[in-house]
Amino acid sequence: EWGKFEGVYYKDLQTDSKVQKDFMLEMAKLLNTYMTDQCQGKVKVVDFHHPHQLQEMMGDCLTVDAIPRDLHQVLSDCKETLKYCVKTGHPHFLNQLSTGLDPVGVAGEWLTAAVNTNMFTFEVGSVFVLMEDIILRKMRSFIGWKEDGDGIFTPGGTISNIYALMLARHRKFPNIKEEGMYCGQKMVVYTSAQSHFSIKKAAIILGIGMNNVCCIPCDERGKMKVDVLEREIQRTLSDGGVPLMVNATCGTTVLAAYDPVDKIADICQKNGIWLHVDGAWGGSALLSKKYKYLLQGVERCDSMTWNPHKMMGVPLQCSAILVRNSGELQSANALCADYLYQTDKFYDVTYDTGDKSIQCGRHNDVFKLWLMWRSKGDNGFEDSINKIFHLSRYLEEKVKQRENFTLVTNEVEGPSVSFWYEPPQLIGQNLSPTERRNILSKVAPKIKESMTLKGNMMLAYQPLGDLPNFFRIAISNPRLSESSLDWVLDEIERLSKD
Ligand code: ABU
Repeated sequence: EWGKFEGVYYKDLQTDSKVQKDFMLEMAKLLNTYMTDQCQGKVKVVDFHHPHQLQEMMGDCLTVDAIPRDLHQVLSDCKETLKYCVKTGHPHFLNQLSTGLDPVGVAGEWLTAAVNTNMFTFEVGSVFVLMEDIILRKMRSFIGWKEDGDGIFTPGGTISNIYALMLARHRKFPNIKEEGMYCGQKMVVYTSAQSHFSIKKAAIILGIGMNNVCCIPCDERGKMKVDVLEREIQRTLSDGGVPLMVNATCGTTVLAAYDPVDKIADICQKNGIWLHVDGAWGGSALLSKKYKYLLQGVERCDSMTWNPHKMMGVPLQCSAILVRNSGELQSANALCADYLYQTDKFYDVTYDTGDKSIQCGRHNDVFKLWLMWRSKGDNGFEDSINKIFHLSRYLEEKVKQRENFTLVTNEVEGPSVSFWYEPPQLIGQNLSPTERRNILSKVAPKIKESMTLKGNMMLAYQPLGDLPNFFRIAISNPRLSESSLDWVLDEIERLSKD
């Protein structure tokens, strides 16, 4: 298929523009076929092999050594690699919060790679720095903040959450930037028991300590109990501690529950505590007039994490930390390295945004989002979010109607549906609650193993607190159809019989 590349090497790419053009066109064709086939469901979701098997099967394809391979081999290596990749744009890939393959987003990522520049200064980030500014303003406007404010794209939701806690700490204890954690006062962070683990990671990294993350219990829907939050804050105060930040999760990782932001904001305002909203999963509901009520009160927060690489379908990765007040990111992070952020440059250096970041070099994560926004508009994104929610409500209804399927929570908020499947062979057996629970907790892992080995779909499963393992189907791919979701439920039943 790529005969003309036999005996043609890397060095030839650099000297012969026709070789480079032919090589790039072949690569584009290969990737386009890869994307189209999976989005149309023409290939398996995964061709799973255990790590040692994959190592054996790929053999020489995995080795790097002193010998250059020709471009025929390089293209074949790419084709071979794609064979074993999980097809995350496949309609039956429902394993993660980020699913689907948006062609404009992918094109944006290609352009980003071809430009290969850094975001730290305007002199090299150029037009992308302007796009970042425009998109961050746009996102802030959906939060409901007016002109002021700040933000930055980060390498994922965990890092965005770390930024939030760092800013909360900097506002209360600005000296820590220079003096370190000398203050000897216990700082406490509050978050729901079902929030993402990154809040604890942030506490570890920032020297606050994970034992000083107070996990507030949730109600049966997975929402933080605000009366307990209030009591815990009072307990910290009477123990002489400092309540530093409350994290309100909008779209928990498993149940997609939304903490009541407005009520939490009242408590934070009364006690002078930084309010962060972790909207990594559920923040995109702000784009929908129909579903933005889920984040009611969000405009009162001090910072918000929002991951367009989840519900907005932007290729990984694309996460923003958005901050209500301008100047705080800069104040917390600026070191004014004079080899990079010279103040005597000939242009407006306020566009050198890098010093407010915790990184030095920073990837351009905004272009693909900007390009998608240009091609879809606010309306296109709103339609996608509404479709995602519609599909999840459809799936919820189907799970309710089916025998042997039980929803984990009867009031689903975000677009994730969690449920147990109880195979018919279990029903009617005379089992104690503990026996039943133990058997039930083995069902989802077993069915997951079967589906992965068969390769025709991927779903997530997990326990939650005392609840035994259950399936979670998170919908973030607006190209899914109702019939593909019906097929997934049918397939769970079929697999349980094997
Ligand atoms: N950061 C949470 C990702 C979890 C998931 O995709 O399943």
